[in-house]
Amino acid sequence: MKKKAIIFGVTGQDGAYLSKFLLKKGYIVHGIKRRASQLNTYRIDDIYSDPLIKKNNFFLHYGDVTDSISIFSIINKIKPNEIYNLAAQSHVAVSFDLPEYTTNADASGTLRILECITRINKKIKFYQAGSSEMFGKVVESPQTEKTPFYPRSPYGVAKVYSHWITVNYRESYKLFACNGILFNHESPLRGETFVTKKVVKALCKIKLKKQKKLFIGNLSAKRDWGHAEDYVQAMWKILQNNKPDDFVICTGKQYSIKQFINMVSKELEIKIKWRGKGIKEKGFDENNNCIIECSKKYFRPAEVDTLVGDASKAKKILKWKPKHNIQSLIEDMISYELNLHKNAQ
Ligand code: NAP
Ligand code: F7E
Repeated sequence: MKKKAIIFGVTGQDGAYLSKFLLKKGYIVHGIKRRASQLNTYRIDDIYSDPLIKKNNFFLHYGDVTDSISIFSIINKIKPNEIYNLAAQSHVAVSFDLPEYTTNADASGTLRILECITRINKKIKFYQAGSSEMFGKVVESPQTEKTPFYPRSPYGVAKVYSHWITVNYRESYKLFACNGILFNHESPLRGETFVTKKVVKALCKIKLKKQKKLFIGNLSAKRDWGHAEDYVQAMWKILQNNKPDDFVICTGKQYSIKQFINMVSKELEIKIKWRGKGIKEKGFDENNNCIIECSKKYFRPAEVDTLVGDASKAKKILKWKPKHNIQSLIEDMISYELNLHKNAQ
């Protein structure tokens, strides 16, 4: 019998990579998408045209993690072996503007799914998409599964609730419920308002003379960036472990936003000279045109200055080994972006 998986958040970056990964493993995948006024499935549309994937293994259903009835009906109808909860209002800056909605989706949404599992079938395995944002104002570096949380945004706080409610349902009802504590992971399919995608997109357009300037926020924040393709494999491995547990998934290397911009520029053969300090820092090209400028608009009320993880536990227990590094991530993102422009000509 083929395994059945439900993915909440199937239309997002990770949902798209995880769907393809599970289909290749022979799963029947049921993705949950929200109703939207425009088509929102562009990241997964290619699944239907992939000759290697049988059409009757991939299904989409309307649902929303803020709506208990839809969650219950879908889980009760499909009776899956595994549920991956990737659904979230996932933008940290936006969570300051939409704190109540973010809490409803990112915290209570997890509780709703867990509660449905306990009522329908306690054997359904559950993966919760936890985040390094839970470490926030870090109390130690690198961060591990034992590092205390200190979230710095409504998003981070909501994810901390989801982490602990997952642990609580595991301990209370013996659910196979697990938390992945994933550090930033990016890809060509990353949402366009996250910093890596925004930088790659803008610098490619600047290179092609289709854009003049990139407006950016805090250049000195540091992140541990991996590739989404490697991280969805870790999600699956977490649910195949012999016991339910929580795992940090990261690369163990950190770079500042400015370093990331420099690496992308180097790959695109754009020479940037930096002048000024703090919010007045600017990047100039070889012709002395200002191509990068900071804007207050992109700063957050509370910032997470530095994140870097230690994935020793996942490497040892799950034998998880990422294929990508920062250079191959950047190359993948740039090549996707340049191809888009080539095909648009
Ligand atoms: P993403 O691209 O923003 O995707 C989020 C998904 O959740 C989308 O499919 C979105 O639907 C869906 N969604 C949002 N609100 C929903 C609701 N109320 N009901 C049902 N679905 C809803 O995020 P991602 O980068 O793939 O991340 C996946 C998960 O991992 C998220 O929970 C995120 O918080 C977490 N995470 C991400 C990272 C990272 O670096 N990428 C790191 C740690 C944790 P629409 O397409 O309709 O918007
Ligand atoms: O910001 C700084 C910003 O929005 C990274 C989500 O997937 O990863 C993601 O959250 C850093 C921050 O990601 C801009 O201030 C500077 O310090 O790409 P980001 P994030 O906030 O780390 C975690 C692990 C998740 O769980 C989240 O779901 O970059 N930054 N200038 C900027 N950020 C943005 N977005 N835009 C700028 O112009």
